[in-house]
Amino acid sequence: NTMVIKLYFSPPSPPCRSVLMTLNALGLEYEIVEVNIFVGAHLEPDYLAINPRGKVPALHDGEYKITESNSAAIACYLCNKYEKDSENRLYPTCPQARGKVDQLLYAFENIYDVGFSYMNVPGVVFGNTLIAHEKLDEWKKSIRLAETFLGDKKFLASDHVTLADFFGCAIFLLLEVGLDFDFSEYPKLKAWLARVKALKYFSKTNDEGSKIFSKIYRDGLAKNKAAAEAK
Ligand SMILES: N[C@@H](CCC(=O)N[C@@H](CS)C(=O)NCC(=O)O)C(=O)O
Repeated sequence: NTMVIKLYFSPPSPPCRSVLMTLNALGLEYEIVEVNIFVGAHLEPDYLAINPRGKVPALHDGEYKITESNSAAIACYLCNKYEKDSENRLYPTCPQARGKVDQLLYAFENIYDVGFSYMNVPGVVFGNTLIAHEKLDEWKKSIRLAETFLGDKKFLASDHVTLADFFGCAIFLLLEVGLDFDFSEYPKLKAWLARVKALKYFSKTNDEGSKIFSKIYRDGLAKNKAAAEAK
């Protein structure tokens, strides 16, 4: 079958999971091609031919090939091509509603980066450094910004779920599973996260990756702490 959807994927990768959540929410059939970023498979010539940037995910829809996930290009493509018309689209077609979703997707790209640098994910997992505590204030500012975007709505863009929630939730999930970050100072945000986690395709999409991420991040922290103390 030449029209098969193939997702080049690594389970712990948040952008991979946001795209997978889109596939699952749309109820599409797909094939997962696992790319082991821990052994550098994403930098091998075979994969660079698929994504010259050497990042996961990438998606093939038959002959059509697309990359870029945080900026949600892949997920937007999937909705543009496959999402049925309804009032509650993940990626609305009405310009005003779509504009809000796009705004949030771009804003959360930056919020993601702030949280990711606070956690110092590459330094902890692949290097010998620890959490970047000096970035905590900036991260807290980003959490408050996220709460402002959310306001009193059930989901980020409106009272129904959209792509903004799939991408927006990623960094908060990472903070929770990686270091039990406590969001109780941010009750609206916490309630929103609980609503996202209650979506029926959430566990299927995230449980395995969250477990793997939690382990590699915590192992890295423990190893790097022990090495720092031994100095
Ligand atoms: N906006 C990026 C985000 C993807 C991304 O950063 N993926 C990470 C995994 S979470 C990755 O592939 N890292 C491997 C590397 O940078 O060497 C894209 O989709 O191109």
